[in-house]
Amino acid sequence: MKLYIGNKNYSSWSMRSGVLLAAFGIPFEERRLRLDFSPGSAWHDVIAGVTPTKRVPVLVEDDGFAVWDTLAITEYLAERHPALPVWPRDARDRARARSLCAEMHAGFMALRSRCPMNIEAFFPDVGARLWAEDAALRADVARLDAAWREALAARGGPFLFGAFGAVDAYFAPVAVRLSRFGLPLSGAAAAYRDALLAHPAVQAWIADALREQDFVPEDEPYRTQR
Ligand SMILES: N[C@@H](CCC(=O)N[C@@H](CS)C(=O)NCC(=O)O)C(=O)O
Repeated sequence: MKLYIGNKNYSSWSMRSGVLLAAFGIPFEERRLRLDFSPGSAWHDVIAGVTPTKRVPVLVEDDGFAVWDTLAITEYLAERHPALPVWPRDARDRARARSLCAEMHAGFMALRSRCPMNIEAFFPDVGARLWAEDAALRADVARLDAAWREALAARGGPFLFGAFGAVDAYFAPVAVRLSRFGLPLSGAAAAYRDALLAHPAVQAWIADALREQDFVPEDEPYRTQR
């Protein structure tokens, strides 16, 4: 099985699938593509042959069968590995975990657009300015904080439904954004952010991202160079 991903430093969607596979020890080969969408780039040569969406992540079986989109990849992995607790075992917890993944998938647009993932860069001044100016960003963070606190209180942590699962992989890039932009969280939500950042699969992803030392201008609204 191969997982096609973008730059580890920038590609938050790639991170979700990559962290999930690593956290559960599911064997896979990684194929990293530079997020360079300019005409004639290697990205176009490769990605069009793999997925009609031309987006990463894409999971490709050895016979060429491709699954694209992080939600579909998550469900496929859960079905193929029923012994692994990718989703919580309790039906209501499972439904709630899926609700949170779907909410992440479709929402939090202010956080996603204003604070793009950039693992190697820290923007506390930008974060402070955005926090003061942008009510939609504050609303996104308030919703995250409340959702996390509710799940943590119900199941006691350290992850949203106890042990690390798909929903936590979904929020790993959010933990990176919140930390890099220095956005404020309540105590329980901040502890969860830190637990996410300390998880070995997340740490391994971050270490790889720091080794990339690449600069993709389209993903850099706040820097002109490394
Ligand atoms: N909903 C998709 C989003 C995937 C996505 O937008 N990936 C970005 C990289 S993080 C991408 O491939 N962008 C390519 C493009 O916009 O052409 C998923 O969950 O996989």
